[in-house]
Amino acid sequence: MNMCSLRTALSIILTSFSLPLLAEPQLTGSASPPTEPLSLWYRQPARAWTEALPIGNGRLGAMVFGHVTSERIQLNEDTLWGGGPYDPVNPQAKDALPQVRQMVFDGQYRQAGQLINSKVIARPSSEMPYETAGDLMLTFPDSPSAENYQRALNLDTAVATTEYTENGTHFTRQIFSSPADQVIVVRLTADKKGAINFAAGYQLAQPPRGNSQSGTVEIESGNTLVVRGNNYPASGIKAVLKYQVRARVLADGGTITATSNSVSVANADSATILIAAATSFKNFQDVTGDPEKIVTGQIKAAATKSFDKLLAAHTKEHQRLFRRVSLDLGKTDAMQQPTDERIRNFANGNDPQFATLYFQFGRYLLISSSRPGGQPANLQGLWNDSMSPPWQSKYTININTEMNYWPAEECNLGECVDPLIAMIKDLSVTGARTAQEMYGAGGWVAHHNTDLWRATAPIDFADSGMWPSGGAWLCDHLWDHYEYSGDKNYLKNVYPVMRGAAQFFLDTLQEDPTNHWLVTNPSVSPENGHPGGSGVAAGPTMDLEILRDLFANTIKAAEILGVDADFQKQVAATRARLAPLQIGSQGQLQEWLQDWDYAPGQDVHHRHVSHLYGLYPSWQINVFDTPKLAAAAKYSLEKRGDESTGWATSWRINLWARLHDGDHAYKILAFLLSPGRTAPDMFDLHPPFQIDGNFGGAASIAEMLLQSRPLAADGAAEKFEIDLLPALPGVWKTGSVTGLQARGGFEVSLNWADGKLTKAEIKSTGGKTVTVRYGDKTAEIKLKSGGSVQLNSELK
Ligand code: FUC
Repeated sequence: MNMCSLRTALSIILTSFSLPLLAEPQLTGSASPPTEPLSLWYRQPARAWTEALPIGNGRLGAMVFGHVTSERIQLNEDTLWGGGPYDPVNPQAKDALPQVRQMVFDGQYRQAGQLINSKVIARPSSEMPYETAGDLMLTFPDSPSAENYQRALNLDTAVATTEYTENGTHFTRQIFSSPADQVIVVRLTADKKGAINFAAGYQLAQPPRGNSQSGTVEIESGNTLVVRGNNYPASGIKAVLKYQVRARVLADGGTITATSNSVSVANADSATILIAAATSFKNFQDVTGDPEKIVTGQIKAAATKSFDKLLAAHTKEHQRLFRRVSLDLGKTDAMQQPTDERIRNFANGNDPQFATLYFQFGRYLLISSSRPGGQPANLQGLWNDSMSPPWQSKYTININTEMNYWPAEECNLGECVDPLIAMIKDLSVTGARTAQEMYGAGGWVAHHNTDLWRATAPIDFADSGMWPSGGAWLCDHLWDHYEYSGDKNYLKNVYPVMRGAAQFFLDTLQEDPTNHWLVTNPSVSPENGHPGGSGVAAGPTMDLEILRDLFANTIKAAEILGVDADFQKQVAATRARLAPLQIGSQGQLQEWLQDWDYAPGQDVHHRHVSHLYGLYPSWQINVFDTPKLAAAAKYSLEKRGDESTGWATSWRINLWARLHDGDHAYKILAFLLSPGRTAPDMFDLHPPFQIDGNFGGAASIAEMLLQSRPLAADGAAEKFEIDLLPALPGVWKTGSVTGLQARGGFEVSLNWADGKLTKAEIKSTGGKTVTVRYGDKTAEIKLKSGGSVQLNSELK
């Protein structure tokens, strides 16, 4: 070590920690790409947060910036949200609703909206925000220049690395969030002995406006940073959560010293930092957890293991899920470019492996943000550096949360749905209270958003919040999980939740006075307005589509379980009276009961394509059984246009895949994978960052290669069709995929060349018969449980 860096190292050790403002060195040389092709990588550190790289174990997440002299590791714990348990139901709602309904049926939409805003919308009218846990800061000796700088995120190992050479010494930092040991591990090494020098300190999150700083940073045992704090109140809801972050610094060789708020390492051969974080949250109604006990236990256990052992356990658990699916869409020299350049160049059309990377990044993000026992992926998955994030980074359930889980089953990540299933069960409890107090109804209801506390009342304002079908849509995921797994014990466990969701609508559907159809009222077509001067309406198409699925699936579940015969009849009779899908004057699928779609002043390019739910994710509308409706949906989709916000763009790709137009789907995918919709770290941009587009985009790539659908939409027959390469774009001429899942309990692997199927392998876990389709050809395949079959392009 030269004198200058030694002096800096000493001054780091001797001064108390404060936010470092060290200049970053000049970067010279150009590092070559990492050897693992499923990597994101860069030749410069992250300047903006959306350039930093995400790691996570489903619960504990970090964004890694990769700065040479002052590294920022921004931390998240998935139960650190604002507020505490609360019931936001507006007590005036029940009395106001009959009048609201009458106004809607009388065409007084604006007045209905006003009455909803004053008497029905929740108190408070906003839900609680997801919060950041602050930043672990590592300060390194000042240095004028660093050579061959590279930072990368290896999706296959789920390890982020930063590497550079300084004065002839090569430094490497590795960081991962271990699902096996429940800690984040930072490893600092160099190719020379005694070269590791740094100080670790903590930057508490800025308090939200109007609050003073909560939280303290202390040192324990001379080597451990301990951060204790509380969450913050929001919208008048008291803050009741305690949290704790612990970071223990361990060094091989050298010395460790501490000030009152930082720990420094001097002249070590290598160092390891173990980071744990927890809150007092136990569940949405119990906040009596002991974060100190949790994090001390996690750190103690991890500290008994070597770094190599921690890394091996982490990698093994990550790869158990990640390696289930492989995808090859072709490889070109474009792969040699850093990720930010590939995003800028993807539209040129010569980088098919970048679509593979995007697909696998979506799977990586789901594995990293949604594991059993944790919270579901929120609007930003697990990653948020703000105390007032966009839309509170909560769960918007009029599309966004559902989209987060679109790739899960098909992309062989069924376990990752567990946190969502657990949340839906919670919502069936809080939603029963909302159904009773607000509507005087049985069952349960959730409107267009929820949060850590499982709030279910309508929020924001009438045009967005007055939508009763959020819980019903989520129930699709309960059913999907059964269709993919065939697990009857699981079905038995979730059936009461589906039944409760259906019950709410049996109790609240209204008869439309013109056609005597059954419709929701009040509702909205998320979040589109209509010419009545408001978004409030009766029976928007999406509601009826969602209810048709909910009712059919609930009946099928009851039939399979052999329960509730009378209830099944009642649900079937109600289903038969729901308003039908209608084709409007221009040949479009109508978004509302009335033909309002193209009235003057309508936003024909609206981001939501709610009425097209029937085409995707549902199978109610499809090119095989309902060609007229599919043509009407196609007309609507064309009029809506291809380019929209991140998630809305992803939805459009899936819809074109269902229409079997792979080239159109690909054209929109190219827009999604461009700088306007993909940040340098590949996070989806609404803008701003919102993770749903990543998940919807990954799902769409799978949907172009494989689709599977129930053949008997209205019965418990449990017959399925698997469609091979239904929307293969011309650009992906030759490729292969392994491990995709299909409804009915099938695993599918495919090879194709020159745009044609060359080999399909289908394995069965459930021993069901299935129809396999490739283009116009179909074949009935009978497989025993555990059996498999190989087919050629003739399906022979
Ligand atoms: C819905 C969308 C917005 C945004 C928000 C989180 O309300 O309409 O575009 O994605 O959710």
